[in-house]
Amino acid sequence: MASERTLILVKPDGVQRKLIGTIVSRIENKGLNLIAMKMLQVTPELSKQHYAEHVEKTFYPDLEGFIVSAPVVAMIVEGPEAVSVMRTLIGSTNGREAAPGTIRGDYGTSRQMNMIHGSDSVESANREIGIYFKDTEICSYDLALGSWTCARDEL
Ligand code: IDP
Ligand code: MG
Repeated sequence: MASERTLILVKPDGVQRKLIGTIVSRIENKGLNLIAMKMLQVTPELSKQHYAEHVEKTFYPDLEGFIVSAPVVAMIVEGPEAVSVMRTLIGSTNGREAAPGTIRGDYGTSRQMNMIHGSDSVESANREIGIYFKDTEICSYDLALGSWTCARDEL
């Protein structure tokens, strides 16, 4: 199992609803490692870069209006299969369909205001990490309790 990095955002609705701590706790409790974190204001230009695959879709203007409407918290999360582990923890796009126990399933009912973004593949993660973070902002470190969170052959 490869260690991966994934780009996570607490979206504007998550910041406004004071869910930053809850979402960070869910990630930490799962055992994944936070290796970068900052609050920032997404601009229309940044939104178009991030959501390049959606720019031509009918919902894009609403999505851009939403993502620039308040600050976001951007994070890089690292760990074994971090991309798919985070997508499972996050749940389906539409909060009304997301399974209970997932972040979107537990805290929301919206398709657009779904609190959290997580990269959908390793390739997307690398692209998105490059959009939000400089190399000097990434702090990879050894966890003192690392050997108690995953067996050696799983890392
Ligand atoms: P994902 O965040 O689960 O990967 P995507 O399909 O990549 O979902 O869509 C990106 C974001 O765009 C969603 O998280 C949601 O905020 C918004 N979105 C997706 N589909 C719709 C839609 O049909 N109407 C409005 N907003 C949407
Ligand atoms: Mg997506």
